[in-house]
Amino acid sequence: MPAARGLRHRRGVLALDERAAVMGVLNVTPDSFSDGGRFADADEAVEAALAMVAEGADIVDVGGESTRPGAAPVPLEEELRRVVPVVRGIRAASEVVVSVDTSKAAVARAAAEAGADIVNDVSAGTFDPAMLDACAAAGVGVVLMHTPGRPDAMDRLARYEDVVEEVRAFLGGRVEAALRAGIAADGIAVDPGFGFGKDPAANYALLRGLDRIGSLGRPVLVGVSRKRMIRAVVGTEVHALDHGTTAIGALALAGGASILRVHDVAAGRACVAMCAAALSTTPR
Ligand code: HH2
Repeated sequence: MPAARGLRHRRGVLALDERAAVMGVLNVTPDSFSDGGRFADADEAVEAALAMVAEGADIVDVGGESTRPGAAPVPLEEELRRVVPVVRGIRAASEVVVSVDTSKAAVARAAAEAGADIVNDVSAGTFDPAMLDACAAAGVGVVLMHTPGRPDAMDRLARYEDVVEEVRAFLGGRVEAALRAGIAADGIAVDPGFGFGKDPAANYALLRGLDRIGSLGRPVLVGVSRKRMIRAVVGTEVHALDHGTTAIGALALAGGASILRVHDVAAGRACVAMCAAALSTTPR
């Protein structure tokens, strides 16, 4: 069996490596799926980020706009107000890789100035036509995720004949666009976008077909943490959600995923360690 692939992460670089990486989710939003409204101010959010680093996060992903199905868009000024001080605070206190979960070029630019290394765009640069150029100019890496549309429309837009091939083709096109914009090849990761305009059957087809997404030759990020596809099976209690997340994370790593985006960093770290031990080609 192949070893789980990971990434090497310097500013703007997401290169394949032997060890998978854990990305901790830091939502600085009042209305996210499972952890909205946790922080009274930027200092509290920075403390939570540092706690994730202590638990073994390789990347902290700061998001100021919920992408929950049906979520309301956040005005630019408000997103900047939520995100930039937190990115700056983490950068001042830690060398952890910081990513910013945004679809707005202006937020990407400001976050990069504040010290972010990666832009995690759930629209792969399709919501804001200036996004990929902004990332190239700032020298940050990008995570390109598949979604069939904006949160208020994505469930309505989702119609697939062959979800794995359609998502693969979309991501392949977005990798090409990122390269054309001048983003370095080793600064690009891809993500099939679990739960974004996908029903359970589509989500599980993508999980089983992850090697096809990996055949694009870029690190694959998987974000299933506490999502509807987990809730539907194990219920809504937070520990059950995190156990379900770990189970799917292990399958994703066996399928070649390089980055797990999780709320529970300690569980994500254990999942990566167990999979590295189980999937390693090195005889012991
Ligand atoms: N999922 C969410 C947000 N950002 N980014 C990537 N690359 N992949 C994902 O699967 C992904 C993502 C949604 O999850 P969450 O952050 O828990 O909720 P919300 O968007 O409501 O803040």
